[in-house]
Amino acid sequence: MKVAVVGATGLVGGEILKVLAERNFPVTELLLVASERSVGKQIAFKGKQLTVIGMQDAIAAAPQIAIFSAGGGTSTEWAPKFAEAGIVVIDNSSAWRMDPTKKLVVPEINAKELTKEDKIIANPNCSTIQMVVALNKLHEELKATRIVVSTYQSVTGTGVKAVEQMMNERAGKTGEMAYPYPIDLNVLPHIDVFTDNGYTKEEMKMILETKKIMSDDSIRVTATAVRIPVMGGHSESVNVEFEKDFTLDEVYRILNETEGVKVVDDVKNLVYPMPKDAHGKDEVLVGRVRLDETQPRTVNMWIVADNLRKGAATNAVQIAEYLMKHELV
Ligand code: A2P
Ligand code: 11C
Repeated sequence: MKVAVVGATGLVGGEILKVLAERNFPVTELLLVASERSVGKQIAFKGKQLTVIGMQDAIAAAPQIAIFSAGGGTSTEWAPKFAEAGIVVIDNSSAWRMDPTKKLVVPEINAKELTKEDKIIANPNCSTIQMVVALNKLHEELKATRIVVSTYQSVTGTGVKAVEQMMNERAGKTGEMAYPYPIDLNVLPHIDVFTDNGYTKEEMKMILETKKIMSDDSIRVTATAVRIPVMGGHSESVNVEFEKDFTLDEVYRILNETEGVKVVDDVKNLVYPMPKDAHGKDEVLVGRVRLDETQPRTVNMWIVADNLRKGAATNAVQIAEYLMKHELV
């Protein structure tokens, strides 16, 4: 498979290269693509130095699949040009996710909807992916009716500049600011831009993408997205109300049977998921599972995953693997 990674110099791009190598994705030729600023840079893949090329050269080289992680603007402009050239685009940005003509895919949940006709495939937002991976089987068996989520998101979700801001602050240095306020020793209830209804775009992504991936517009979802001075993964406090009755044991049984989930929950021994443990892993860690004692058929849980892995790179590579396995590319 001839594969292009667009945004190869970025944080997610770098993670995609790691995941392709680790999972032994059968790459016959790898094209590393970034903006004109980076053309000519050398990046290592499986021990070989490869040279970064520009967008037009990438199209001319005719890869079968291009995994984009270069921001919404780049995807809006370039994904259709790649698609027109017959290249299947798996796009990590928010540009195409809510387009009704595009599929929004978490392989464990809805890859079976993919066909040969899908030339631009959207990868969901990281905080959405980890939540739906954890909740999808519970939804199938018990039918979720309402989800209340609050997030605790890693600075890696913003990109290289945000990691630098936090490290500069820790070292007492001044530098470029990725956020409007200091992030170290602070918490920002603000991810992405504010929209007219007072929610942020990140919160609206969680609300709208969850319904689309779970193919259920009736689920009521509300979200508060928060940035914390942490690397390694996003954490989420999730309260879910279901239609059907259940016991806590059934919830554990379903979570244990959910593909992509690892239950990490033994509070007597102080075992619960943390970003430190999620870092570098592909599983979604779920713990602190307990009944909400204020109302029936409702549970609380704590969901943690590496936002650059299952939240971005791994999910995209899994989509590529699915396309290949089912000869859709
Ligand atoms: P570059 O390094 O050349 O700017 P991050 O979100 O971690 O900062 O990474 C963003 C990625 O998207 C980088 O690889 C960046 O390349 C790439 N990128 C940004 N703008 C463009 C563009 N107009 N065309 C292609 N790649 C782009
Ligand atoms: C964050 N979730 O942590 C964002 C990053 O729509 O793909 C990913 C933004 C997106 O800031």
